[in-house]
Amino acid sequence: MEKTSELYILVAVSDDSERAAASLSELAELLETAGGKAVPEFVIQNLPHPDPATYLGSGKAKELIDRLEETEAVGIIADDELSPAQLRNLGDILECKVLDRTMLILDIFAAHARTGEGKIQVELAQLKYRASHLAGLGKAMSRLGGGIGTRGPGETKLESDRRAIVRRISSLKRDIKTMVAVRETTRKKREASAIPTVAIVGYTNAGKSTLLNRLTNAEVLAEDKLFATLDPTTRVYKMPDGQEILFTDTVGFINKLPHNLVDAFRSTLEEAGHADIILHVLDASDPEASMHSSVVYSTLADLKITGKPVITAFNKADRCEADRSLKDLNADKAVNISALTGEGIDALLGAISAVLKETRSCMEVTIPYSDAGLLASIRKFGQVVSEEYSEEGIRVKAYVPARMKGMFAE
Ligand SMILES: Nc1nc2c(ncn2[C@@H]2O[C@H](COP(=O)(O)OP(=O)(O)OP(=O)(O)O)[C@@H](O)[C@H]2O)c(=O)[nH]1
Ligand SMILES: [Mg+2]
Repeated sequence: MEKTSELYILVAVSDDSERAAASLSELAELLETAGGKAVPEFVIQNLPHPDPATYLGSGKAKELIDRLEETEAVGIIADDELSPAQLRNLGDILECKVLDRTMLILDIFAAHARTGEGKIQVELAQLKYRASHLAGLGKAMSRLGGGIGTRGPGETKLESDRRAIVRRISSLKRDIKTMVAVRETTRKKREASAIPTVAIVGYTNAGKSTLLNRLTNAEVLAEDKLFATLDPTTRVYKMPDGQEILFTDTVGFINKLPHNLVDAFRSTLEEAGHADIILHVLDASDPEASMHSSVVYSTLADLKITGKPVITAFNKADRCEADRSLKDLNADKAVNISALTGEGIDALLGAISAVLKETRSCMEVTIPYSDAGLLASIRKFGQVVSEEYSEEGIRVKAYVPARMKGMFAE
């Protein structure tokens, strides 16, 4: 990512200063991922709600003028999405760059999107944000210059002319329609193959890509950055008994994930809705783990992904205190793992295998020797419990997907 080394003061409004400080620490990580730097002292205003006109109270805003001068920061970043009025008024009072959490997340997404579809989805989300904040924002937008908050995917600078934005939005929407149709076809093909799928979901930086890499040598970029992964990657894993399972790594979730982005990635994330199992990866070593967990479940509910079996992997066990025991009441099964060292991976695979068994039905058939090839497909798509060789053929007992059972019934 293009380094800006722009320095910002991070601000929040909340009557829970501990929560606010934790959220601002995360905002500082986001800023670092975007290539900027945060002034170490955060500004937290103790109020139950932000001021509708200026976000911070006007007294606090005036104090900020001095802080900006002392620290030589180029601007401020608010921990919540600002309204057009708040953006304009703060800009007028402070005469500096004014950004919010949403713009920062969008900026990171723009820089990390790799595939054509990802880039289009991000640009669309950015332009929607711009369109809804342009009203009277000419000055505030121009103050941003060319840094964080103005960068589109692929080094393009974002449009700021309203009519151009509207035109671009409708052209992007058309492109997305075509791409979604293509992806649907691929997914249907995959479903027809009856290989079970596991969707890896979780808070950003939990270790989802590291886990996929450990299981399948997928060589997905995994790094200590927020939103390293945007585009879903699917890889096949062969269980020790020969059964194949597809694992899909997805974009991470975050607290206060901008609505435009949830919408933009809805169709990508909905793929998780077609999975047989949701594998929830949680960084158990993070003090905010339980907040992360509830963000994941509420985002899944937003995406209408409910009623699936969930396995939770408490990851980074290598970094956890021995007595740290987390619970996940939403999960059907939970396992402690370290995607980094490999600890607990066998137990995780065991849990997946057990849950798959529950989602499949038991079938007993005798396969004539002339059709012995069928046994190979049962092995591939299901789990063989026993096989006996008799005169009539091979007597097989196996757990298979419903579709396959239907096939044999014929
Ligand atoms: N100590 C330790 N670090 C881990 C473990 N698993 C992952 N990490 C580290 O955590 C960081 C994030 O890992 P990723 O796999 O990129 O996380 P992710 O969930 O894919 O994150 P995003 O794609 O950014 O949402 C990397 O620096 C990993 O090396 C683990 O079990 N133990
Ligand atoms: Mg990742």
